Parts: sequence; structure tokens; C-alpha cells
Amino acid sequence: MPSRRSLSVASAAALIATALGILISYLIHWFPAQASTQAHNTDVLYHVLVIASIPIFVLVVTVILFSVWQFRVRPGEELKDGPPIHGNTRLEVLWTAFPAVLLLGLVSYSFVVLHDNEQGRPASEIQIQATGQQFAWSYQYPPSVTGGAPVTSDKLYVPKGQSVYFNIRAKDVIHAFWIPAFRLQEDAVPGITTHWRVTPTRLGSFPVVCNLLCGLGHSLMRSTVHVVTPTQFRTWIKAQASTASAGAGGAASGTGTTG
Ligand SMILES: [Cu+2]
Repeated sequence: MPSRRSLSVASAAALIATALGILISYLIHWFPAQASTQAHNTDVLYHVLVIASIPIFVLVVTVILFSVWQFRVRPGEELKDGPPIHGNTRLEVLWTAFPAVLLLGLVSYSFVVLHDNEQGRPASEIQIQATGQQFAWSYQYPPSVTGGAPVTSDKLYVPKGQSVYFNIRAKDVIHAFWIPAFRLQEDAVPGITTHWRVTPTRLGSFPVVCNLLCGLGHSLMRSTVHVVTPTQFRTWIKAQASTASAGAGGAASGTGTTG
């Protein structure tokens, strides 16, 4: 039977390790800039998950190390049998019920956050189609956004403070449309359209990444999202639309127009 003193030492070590773990999780800046409402929700969720996981990790490691320390075979005991233990009902009920309640709680919280992130936004929401193909992203802005002919561009512009609903497609193989600053990612699958919704909150340019190995050029399949003011967005989209109509009316180059 372990002594009261060794139990106190183990408990103190566990408490210190838990406190240190939680402190480190706060001190280290793990994530890129938050550039959307969804990013804020996701980061809060992540912090809650980390803070819930650290004490459990420490508890498991402490029990393992404590058992190795206290119940090790001493010299001369090599041929001895362990004590005949048949189980402990109270302990088994506890270690089943506690993780079950904890997991259900965290799963429910995650569900609420993800559900909230995907909630429909006010009528001002715009739609943009993102298309992945080996090895580039292209973006289609429908007439509801351009106010005229649809526009296709290899540039992604979105207005700050306005909900954007992405329709995500793939032309060849599976890709993943990921904008780390928005904390959102969705697979782009040939034959179906997937979606995600974001409200950008920070002006600037952020990387767009393909996050599924899609072939030799996968690591180069990157582009940039430009979060601009609604006025700048309207100006940019108008310029694209006029370039598109000029292209369509002129030579057969068709650059910048929908195919
Ligand atoms: Cu890829």
C-alpha cells in the first residue's frame, strides 16, 4: 500500500504540472491572426478543449508514473505473484461515468459552436464559388454579386463585416479549401458542392491553402484572400466586370470571364 506521503507528493506534482500546462497553453501564441467571427468562436472552443484536456492528461500520466514508482518489483520479488484483485465497482462506475459526462459536455459545446458558425446570416450575405483544380484555386462571382455578368478570377476578394457563403467545387481530384485566418476548411470534392460561411472581421491579406494532398503540385496550390472594405470590394468587382465584358466584346482571349 503506498504511503500517505507518496500520495501527497504525486498529487502536488500533478497540480503543478496542470498549472504549468495551462499557463503554457496561454503564453504560447499558437494561431495565426483571427480574421473572422468564426475564428474567434473556434479559438475559444480550442482553449476550452485544451484546458479540459491538460488535467486529464496529467492525471493519466501521474497514475502511470506513480504505479511504476510504487508497485515496481523489488529485488528478491521476481517470482512473486501480484495481489489477487477482482475489481472495484465504485472505481469502475466513476471512471466510466466521469469521462462520459465530460465528453458529452465538450461534444455538445463543440456542436453549438460549429452550428453557430454555420448559421445563416442577414440578407446582405453574398455568395462566391471557389473551384479547386490541380494546382490552383479560382473564384466565380455570380451576377448577384457583380450586378452584371458573372466574373471568374484567380483572386479572392471579400468585403469586411459581410457574411460570405462559399460554394466549393473541384474539377479533378479532392482538394481542401482552407483559410487558416478564418479557421475554416472544407473538402472540395468532384461531383458535389460543399459550403462554408464566413464573416471577415479584419482588413488584410491572408493565405488560402489546399489542405489535402492532391498531386505533385499540391504544396504550390496556394492563393491569397484579400479582405477589403465593402466600398473597395464593389469597386474591385466592378473593374473585373468591365474587364470581363470588354474581353467578351473584343478578341477571343476571354481572360477574366467565365468559361
Ligand atoms: Cu492539394
